[in-house]
Amino acid sequence: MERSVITLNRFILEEERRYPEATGAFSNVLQDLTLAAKLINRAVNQAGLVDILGETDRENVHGEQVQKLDEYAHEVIVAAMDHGGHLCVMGSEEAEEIVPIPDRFPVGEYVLLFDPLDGSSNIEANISIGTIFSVYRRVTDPAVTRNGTLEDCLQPGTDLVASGYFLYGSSTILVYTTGRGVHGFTLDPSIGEFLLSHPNITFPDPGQKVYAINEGYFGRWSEAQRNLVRRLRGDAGGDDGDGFKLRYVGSLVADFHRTLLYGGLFMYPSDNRHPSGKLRLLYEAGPLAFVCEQAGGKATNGEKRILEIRPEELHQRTPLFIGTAEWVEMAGEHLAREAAAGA
Ligand code: AHM
Ligand code: MG
Repeated sequence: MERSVITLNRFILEEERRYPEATGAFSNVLQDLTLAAKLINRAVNQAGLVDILGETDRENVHGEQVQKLDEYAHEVIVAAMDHGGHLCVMGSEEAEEIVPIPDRFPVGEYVLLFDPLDGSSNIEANISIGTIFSVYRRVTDPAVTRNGTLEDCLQPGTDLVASGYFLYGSSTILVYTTGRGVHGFTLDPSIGEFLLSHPNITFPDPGQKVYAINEGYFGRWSEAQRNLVRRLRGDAGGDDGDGFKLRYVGSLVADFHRTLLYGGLFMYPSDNRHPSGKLRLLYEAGPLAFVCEQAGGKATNGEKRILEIRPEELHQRTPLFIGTAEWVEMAGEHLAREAAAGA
């Protein structure tokens, strides 16, 4: 039987034909990003070989410092993205300040924000990790400043042009949206191409009743948050929490990807050590919220839609409740009710 093989490039070209208003420049951004992801994927796959190849004390056989993989991933993405003429500025979880486009390269109309290797503390244990990215359109005037500025980076998720993630797991997958549905591509390592494997991803209906949260922080949460988890666990008996399973990888891209494919509710609330939660609005919560909503799910900070939060700082954190629309709504209603009751 003949099978239709759709590479990422073909998919992008066909989308451009269907939506002629798309400029094509964004396609180049995505293509450059996939090159970076392939390089990161290779490095991630070799992580376990470090000992065999004789690298000790963060120095390799050539006497060079062994780089942390998240720093390596940051540099690979910057190097793959800074010269194409499509971007005016970048922001990375691994860089304190915005990352400018060097003067020797042209600037373009897009802004790229990324978390180069999220969950990288898991790497030694072969647990899936990922790269998360967001693309915005430039809002500052290039006639005034050649390079994009912080203002270009501090845009709400409602203005996202595209977002997505690469998951380096048992296979490597790219999931992204440009606001016209969510599509997934799996890397075929034998040919080095991303092939369409998950067209038009939507949350399953009904989704699995799964909650994901770091329950080790139970004692640090508000009473309202504790009661929400007690309810999901079904502590009081009865039907309310019946059937919710707990799954928590501790690697956001992996936890989100499972939630997207199977359904469920992922939570990283605020706690007494993380008053605004831990996850970053611009590199983690925002891009995943866009994917989530495009797939029919919801994403809030417990009260408000993540995509409507106007960022004030590059590395701003936010609590995150994301997943199956019904469960995210249920969590929000529960927290609002308890807040009104003074819990
Ligand atoms: P990182 O950006 O330093 O890798 O931290 C983000 C990671 C997420 O992947 C994950 O959801 C979260 O931290 C887990 O945090 P915790 O260990 O507090 O549960
Ligand atoms: Mg991160």
